[in-house]
Amino acid sequence: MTILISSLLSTIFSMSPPAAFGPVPTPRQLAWQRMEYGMFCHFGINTFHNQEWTDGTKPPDSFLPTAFNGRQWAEAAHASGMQYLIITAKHHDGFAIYPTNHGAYNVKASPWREGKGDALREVADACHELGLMFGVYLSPWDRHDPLYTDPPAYDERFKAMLGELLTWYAPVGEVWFDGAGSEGHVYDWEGYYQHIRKLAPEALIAICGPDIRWVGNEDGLAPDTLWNTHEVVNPIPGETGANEVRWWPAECDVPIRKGQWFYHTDSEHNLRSLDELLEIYYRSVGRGAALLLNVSPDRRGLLPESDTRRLEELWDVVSETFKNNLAENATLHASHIRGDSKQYGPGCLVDNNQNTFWSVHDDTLCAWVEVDFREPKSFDRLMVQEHIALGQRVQAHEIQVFVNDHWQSIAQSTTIGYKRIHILPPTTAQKVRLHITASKATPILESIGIYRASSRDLDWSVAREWK
Ligand code: FUL
Repeated sequence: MTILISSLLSTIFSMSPPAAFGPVPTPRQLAWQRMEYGMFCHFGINTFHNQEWTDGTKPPDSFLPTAFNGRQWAEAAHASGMQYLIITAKHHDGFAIYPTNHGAYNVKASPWREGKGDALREVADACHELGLMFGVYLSPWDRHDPLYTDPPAYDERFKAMLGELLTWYAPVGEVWFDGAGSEGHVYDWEGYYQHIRKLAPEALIAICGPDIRWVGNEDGLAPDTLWNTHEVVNPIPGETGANEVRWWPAECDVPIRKGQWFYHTDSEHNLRSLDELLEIYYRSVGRGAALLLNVSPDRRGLLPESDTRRLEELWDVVSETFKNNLAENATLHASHIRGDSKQYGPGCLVDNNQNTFWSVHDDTLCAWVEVDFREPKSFDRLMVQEHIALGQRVQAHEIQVFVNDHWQSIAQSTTIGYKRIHILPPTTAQKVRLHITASKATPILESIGIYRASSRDLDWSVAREWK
């Protein structure tokens, strides 16, 4: 009887979740944002000429990897915490590294595996087997194809190549359209998008496309304030009208060897240091964007050992830093709780469940949550995530700690979005508060983590100089 009454009461009084605010991610976008970190592989005819761009005249027989193993790329990505891999099917030079039936400038004309090689096949199969999302880069700009000067004819060929990629290597999770070199050329973007939607509704269209946006630089750095909602440049018929604001999350692409998307011999000195990569990680993933780190396969068709070692080092440090969430064993309190219901209580922030969240009453825009360790703890990282499935809201937040009998502010910042990681001054305290100080709508937070960084991780003094 008592159980019946209490369950009746909780049904009557159970609060509905806050309504969605503004544009929200599609399920595919949300799943993609949760991947956080991927590998970009630029491999093609340029690899064999020590050039970043070739002009479409290099002979196909110069594409000749000596020990190609696409599985090694996928395994390296998988072993170093990456969740997806994108490969250049065709770069600006027009040479396709898969056996396309359109045009003659492709692997079939190379002596590699007697013209029977297919670089995409092995990489795609290995990715699918290892559970990595597989993506393709197909350069719109083509310096080889004679049809390029006849836009409608080129559009047809381009769509035919997209068709091959999306069916032969399915499932394809991301199609990457680079804008470089295309100034003044008219493409049938709408036609490309519709074709992709039809053949591979699961594929996200990135950069010159409506699903993922370019962060705006090739340094791997997202701005400190990062909103996921933006006016889409190329709208998509039936989904987004012109000038409409849409959910459009950012991806930060950057090469692991400075200035080199393609492999160059004798360029190990350009390999970024562990500290540089950590900085990139914190300024991309740590600001709610995805990091797409380019590692270039060499002339053997393998990722260089020095680069894969560096990737492992980076992932070791990141994993060590974020291994032990001190907030999980703490007591959590909040200034407000939606409907005073446990369903929206601060415990949801540490339950490792992406579907539950801490939230407050609809008209409350400022609120705090307190993490009480019940004894002093030392930490220097704080991670927080909004429940972006219902939109992005927080405009400003602050971190305070209780030391010497009063609350002291140790960090102030703007947006949270998918994720925000703060590098804090080394602190020992029993209580930490996260204040939401401004929000466009009722704040909804999904998770919080407090950590002590690995001794190999970055120091606060480095991070405080970042913009
Ligand atoms: C740029 C290209 O021109 C580079 O070669 C590289 O592909 C990079 C990802 O995008 O715009």
